[in-house]
Amino acid sequence: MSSTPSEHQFQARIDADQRIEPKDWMPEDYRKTLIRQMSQHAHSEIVGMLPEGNWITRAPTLKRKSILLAKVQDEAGHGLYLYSAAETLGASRDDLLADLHAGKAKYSSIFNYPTLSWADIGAIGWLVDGAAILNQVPLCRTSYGPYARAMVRVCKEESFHQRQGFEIMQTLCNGSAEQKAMAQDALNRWWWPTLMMFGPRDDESAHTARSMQWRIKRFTNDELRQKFVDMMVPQAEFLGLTIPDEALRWNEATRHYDFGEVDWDEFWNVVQGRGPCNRERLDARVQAHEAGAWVREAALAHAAKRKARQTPTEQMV
Ligand code: FAQ
Repeated sequence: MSSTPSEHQFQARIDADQRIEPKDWMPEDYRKTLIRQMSQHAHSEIVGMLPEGNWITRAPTLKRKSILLAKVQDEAGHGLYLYSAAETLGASRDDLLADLHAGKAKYSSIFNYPTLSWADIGAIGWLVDGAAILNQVPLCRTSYGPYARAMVRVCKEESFHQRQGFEIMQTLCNGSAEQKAMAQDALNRWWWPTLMMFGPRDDESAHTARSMQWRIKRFTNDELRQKFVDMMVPQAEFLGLTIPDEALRWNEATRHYDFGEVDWDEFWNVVQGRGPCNRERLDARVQAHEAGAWVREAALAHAAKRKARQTPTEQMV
């Protein structure tokens, strides 16, 4: 496909690892791809508060409760940085949220699974945040400046989240036989859905090739999935837990772990809205948005009042 001089110049900047900033020229598809990915990412952070939020009232100790509260609050903050970053590309936050609430926008499949026991909170921190970090650390070098900068702070907070999840799992594994069984049960239920977080196989991924060319993505879905498996096997061994995959074994030739095939029918069902908790998550999200309408109105009225009190020069700043 031939490219225009502007597209050629744009690609040369990307190839030279220069950041693209909001006012720079960019191909329309680059802008659309970023809005798609960043808004899906923002929605994931926001919907991602729900499975863990279920356990705030049932956390086993006051200390665990305050840690979980802080973590869930961090996820809200991540969503807000990402919506703000998407706004720098001309997207409207109201439109993005309307698409989420109408069931038109995607968010990570992982948040459509239920949190059945306290061990699931450990498994989410350990596995889900572990996967999120692997995916997001390379995004600190993504080609679009505002997205890359938002990711730096997000990653710092995610590594704390992963440590707290691992620590919950470690405590359960060092506890009674019943507690260890809870940890194993959580790993059994969360392992495969976590592998799905990395997206479809490279040969089925609609966007990877383009996003790699534009350096929005720095690694493909399969590359990151493999890194994740390689990272988690020794951690599971350390905990004394068994990863639920009979095909999992060290491959001396590739120096990576071989692992079984993800159930892609299950993946697409969940992505298309037919997972165990899709309906429940969307209903909870819409309800929270409607219940928060008065807060948004009050904040807007307060901002308008402040602005009316400012001098014309202050209003320009
Ligand atoms: N779930 O061609 P690709 C977190 C969709 S944050 C649902 O491979 P792409 C923090 C994909 O959107 C977790 N949909 O797409 C936390 C596309 O749909 P479209 C979220 C999925 O964009 C922790 C279609 O399939 N992280 O966990 C999924 O190149 C704990 C074709 O796929 C991010 O969003 C999926 N798993 O690669 C919070 C990171 N996978 O738009 C609370 C940024 C794929 O054509 C507690 N995003 N799809 O209709 C990315 O890195 C990429 O967007 C991928 C997908 C890798 C997710």
